[in-house]
Amino acid sequence: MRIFSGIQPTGRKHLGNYIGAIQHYVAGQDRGEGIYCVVDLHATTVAYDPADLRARLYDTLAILVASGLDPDRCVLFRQSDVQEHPELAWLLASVTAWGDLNRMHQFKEKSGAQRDLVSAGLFTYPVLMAADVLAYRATHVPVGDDQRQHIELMRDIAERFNARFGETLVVPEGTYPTVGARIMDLQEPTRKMSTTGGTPEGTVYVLDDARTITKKIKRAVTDSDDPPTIRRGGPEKAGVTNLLEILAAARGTTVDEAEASLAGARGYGDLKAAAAEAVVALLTPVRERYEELRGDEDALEAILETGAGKARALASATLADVRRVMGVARPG
Ligand code: AQP
Repeated sequence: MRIFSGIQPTGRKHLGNYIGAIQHYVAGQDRGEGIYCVVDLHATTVAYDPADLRARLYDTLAILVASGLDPDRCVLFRQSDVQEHPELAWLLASVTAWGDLNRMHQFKEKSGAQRDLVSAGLFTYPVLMAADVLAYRATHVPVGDDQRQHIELMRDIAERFNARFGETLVVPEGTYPTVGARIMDLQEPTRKMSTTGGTPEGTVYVLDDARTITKKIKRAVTDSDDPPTIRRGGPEKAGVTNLLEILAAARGTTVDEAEASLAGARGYGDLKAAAAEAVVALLTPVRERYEELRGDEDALEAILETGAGKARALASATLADVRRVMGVARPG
């Protein structure tokens, strides 16, 4: 099993990123060959400050290592260090349908939020994402539920490439968490917890301290059922369902087990207290380790350099095959 996933260098990773993705990257190291990439080229598709991007990349890398990614047991690198990614994206664009890109929800949401410029890069973002994965012939891509449409597109791209040029690329499978695939905003539980689209009070950050985490979870929106029922439900119980998912994911149990553990609860306050306690226990060691790692940027760069060397060796072999079957570049 070869696992690949990418994460944006937004620096302030949130609980949704942690439960929906980062935890599964760490587990992936024991299941197969894990290849993880901080996707700085993706971050240039919306307005950004160059110095800030570099700093946030180190923040994100330090969070990944603090969470348990071990550079000796996985390939951990920066996307822009491996030039095979943008080259493969260009080549894959020739088998990508414009109409498919035009249907991407993420483009519609993010383009609407841009003030000065909707860049062509934001539109072609999913092709670069396909290149990120296909360059490594990855078999599995652990992501949150919000990435389903991008994963389906990358599978279509790989299938169309193989049909047009012969069996060259591996068609990967998306893998989605059974608990916590879509953590919702605590204040608006019908919207996903998000870096750009969420409410400040409804978003728990990996680096929030225990007091802040507890305050945000204790203020989470629930419902006015009388008597209060701590059970999963439809949109009218979105807040309680989200807290149960968070509790289960943070404890590493099923949602049924989380519900059962609160059978004797007096009200939503008990659910919130349990969820806050579990999230504090989950994130505190990550924050403490992050604080030890973040100051040493030379050490972080050394991790990226080693990772890029390993990544290039894998991606360049795929690129050589892609160039050959497409009839571009010098043969041999
Ligand atoms: N709310 C979420 N629940 C579960 N998983 C989530 N992911 C994102 N939000 C949730 C998963 O986290 C991984 C990394 O996402 P990213 O690189 O896109 O990081 P980001 O841009 O900082 O996160 P957001 O919140 O998704 O940003 P916005 O909403 O601003 O675009 C992915 O596997 C993702 O599925």
